[in-house]
Amino acid sequence: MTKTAFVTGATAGIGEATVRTLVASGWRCVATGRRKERLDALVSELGADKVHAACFDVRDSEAMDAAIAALPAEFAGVDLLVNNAGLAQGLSPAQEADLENWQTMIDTNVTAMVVLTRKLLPVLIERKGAVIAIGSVAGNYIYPGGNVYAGSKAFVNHFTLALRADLHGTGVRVTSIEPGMVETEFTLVRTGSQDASDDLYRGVDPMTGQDIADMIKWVAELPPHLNINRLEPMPVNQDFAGFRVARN
Ligand code: NDP
Ligand code: 8X3
Repeated sequence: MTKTAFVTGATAGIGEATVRTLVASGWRCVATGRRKERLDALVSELGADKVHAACFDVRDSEAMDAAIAALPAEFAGVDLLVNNAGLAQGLSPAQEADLENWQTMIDTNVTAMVVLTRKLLPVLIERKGAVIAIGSVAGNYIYPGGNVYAGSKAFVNHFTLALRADLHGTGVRVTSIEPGMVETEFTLVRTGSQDASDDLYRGVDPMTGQDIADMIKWVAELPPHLNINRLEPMPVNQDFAGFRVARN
């Protein structure tokens, strides 16, 4: 039987690669994001029987409700929620950070993610489905300028593990994937500069959206008695050592 995935943030990067990968593996996907032309292009390329475009801003709870209510019958039985939509804005130290950027990250990465999850849990429980969230190493290790992005991703990582506890006995599987550097539009969005993005990833041999999509597919297609609690992939050239000292 064809299964259905609801993938947030499918207009770029990890989410877009996930839709292509799951569809190639026989899934149907609800693809979400704000950039309608990119969602429409995915539908044209992969087929309207395979991809349903749900164009909304995840921070708009009414638009989210409308998008869920408008799912065609064959896409409404959601078996897998991929909580992927998210962003970082800025790298300034907390004492200089822009409060609007902070609010945007909290609204998108935290509030929208929990609201959507809550709305889809009944169908996921009914279908013994799965939730896979894309948290981040930024939620596990601190780096300067990470501040609210890091905090929001610590929330994603931890909320996802907490979901696993609450869903105990329902048959719903829950996985937190917490990647390091993946070259997508992430750093362009964070800094507003393609040059800054190119500089960050130059020579690093970073992970790709496809690398993470392949992990999502692997987790999603494991036999139903297996649950991967968390995965923390990094490029070989990135590590987590970060202690610093300041001297007087
Ligand atoms: P991209 O910028 O390439 O993709 C982000 C996606 O999120 C886009 O599809 C974007 O769609 C969507 N999105 C952002 N804000 C909203 C919004 N308000 N409403 C709806 N959709 C939104 O970045 P990545 O693919 O790298 O990021 C995906 C996830 O992976 C994020 O949660 C990020 O924090 C996480 N991550 C990324 C890492 C990296 O190094 N790249 C590492 C670890 C985690 P649109 O703009 O069309 O609305
Ligand atoms: C983003 C991962 O390592 O670029 O979540 O901060 S990193």
